[in-house]
Amino acid sequence: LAMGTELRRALENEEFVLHYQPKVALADQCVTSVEALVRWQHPTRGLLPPGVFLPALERSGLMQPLTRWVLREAIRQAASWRRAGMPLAVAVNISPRSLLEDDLPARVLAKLLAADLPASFLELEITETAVMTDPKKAALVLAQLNARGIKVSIDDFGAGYTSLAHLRTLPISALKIDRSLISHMLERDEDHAVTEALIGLGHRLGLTVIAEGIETDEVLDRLTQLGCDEAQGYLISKPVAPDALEGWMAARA
Ligand code: G
Ligand code: G
Ligand code: NA
Ligand code: MN
Repeated sequence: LAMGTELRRALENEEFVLHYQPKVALADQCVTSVEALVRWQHPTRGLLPPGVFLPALERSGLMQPLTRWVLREAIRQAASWRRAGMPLAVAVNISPRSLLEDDLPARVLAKLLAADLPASFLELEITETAVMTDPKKAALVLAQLNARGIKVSIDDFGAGYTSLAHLRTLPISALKIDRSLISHMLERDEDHAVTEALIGLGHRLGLTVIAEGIETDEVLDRLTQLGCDEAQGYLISKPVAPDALEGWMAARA
């Protein structure tokens, strides 16, 4: 069976699930939000990570329906946690093409209203690619999201080529430093220097700086010394199913 056909069927059958990975504030270890990461609960192959199916899904023109499902499910989950006394903002990854769709802000707002969830409980993570593909359009969409109170982070920062001149003018709230820089920052002087510079740059621009891919206490300590605001990585928690996240939160409380 061609992957595209199988993915189309998977969307119809709602075979996708979201796992959640917490981000914590380095100052007090409090959870600031959780990132939703999609997986495919395949009928015979088990739980598949996004690297296995996202490229085929994009090629098959199915990113738009997947993004809609992810937004709806993440909003439903955040509203459910909030009602259960676990108020937690959820961050959703938005592909470049999805960001550049005209009706994204309106659709997101409609979903928030339908779920009775305040906009502050939803964050979007976009990549540098989206901003650089069509800077004018991206700026317009970001302004509309900002006006509705939805925070946007630039994901995988430091791995691409975002124009700093553009970044300065965009209404974004956070920079996520790419895991490729963080994972080697204690062994590679260059990675350490770039990470340090990005934290300074982010702060000069008034942004929250989040480091991803933290796997050791040593890296966590160094990032704290460098004044980084938030951390995400296997050291804190791997991405986990909703019930496991609830258990993890309860164990920390
Ligand atoms: O979960 P994992 O670390 O394997 O994710 C791998 C990649 O898949 C990451 O780049 C992540 O941003 C991307 N990804 C995960 N979930 C989603 C999603 O819901 N939508 C989009 N567009 N990308 C996602
Ligand atoms: O591109 P994006 O930043 O959305 O990718 C997130 C991906 O990074 C997910 O697939 C997640 O599983 C993975 N990830 C999160 N934390 C760590 C970590 O500490 N180490 C490694 N190797 N991968 C991580
Ligand atoms: Na992300
Ligand atoms: Mn990232």
